Amino acid sequence: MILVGQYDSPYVRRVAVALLTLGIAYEHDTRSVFGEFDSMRKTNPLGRIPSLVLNDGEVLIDSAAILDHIDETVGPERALLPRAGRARRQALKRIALATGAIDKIGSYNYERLIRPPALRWQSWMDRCLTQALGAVAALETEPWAEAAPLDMGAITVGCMLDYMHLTAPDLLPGARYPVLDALWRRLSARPEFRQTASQTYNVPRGG
Ligand SMILES: N[C@@H](CCC(=O)N[C@@H](CS)C(=O)NCC(=O)O)C(=O)O
Repeated sequence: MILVGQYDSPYVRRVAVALLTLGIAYEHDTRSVFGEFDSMRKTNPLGRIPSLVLNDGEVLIDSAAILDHIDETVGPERALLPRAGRARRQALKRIALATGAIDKIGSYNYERLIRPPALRWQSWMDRCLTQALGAVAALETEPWAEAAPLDMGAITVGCMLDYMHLTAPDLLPGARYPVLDALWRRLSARPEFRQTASQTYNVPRGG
């Protein structure tokens, strides 16, 4: 199977970390969603990443749908989203907060980096930040057991934290978020995160 999309995308990254955590081999297609937009649209009509091309050629789009398929493939005992009850509700809540924050930080980043300066809309950027940082503050109050197995909630929050550190590190002072800072350091040291770390944020710059 082929995972399409670069690792500076936290959505691509959470799929990659899940595949590595489960020991599922994959090839990596590193086409740029911005630089190779027309080619990307042939893989996913939305022109977005990630996509997962299965061995029979079927293309899955959207990280949630891809992760759902991966969990189904490995079966309930190994699935990364807990099967039921409180653990499942907790993971789903963490995923909702982290993916919501990623979307809002993403909008903030696109606005301040891609959009030409004269067209930037400050009150929209402020609103995005308020929403993202509200989710981050809620995640800071979650109980993160050190010995807990790596599930999809922790993986997604880890990818969100790394995305923020990569693209807007000023938003995440460790002293303000000590719980998340400890979680980020723990997760970043894991081989699945190290193997998929990105040093650069590859979006076009609007000036
Ligand atoms: N809900 C989607 C979100 C995917 C997404 O936002 N991908 C971004 C990269 S992080 C993208 O493709 N951006 C390019 C664009 O939307 O034009 C998922 O979970 O896969």
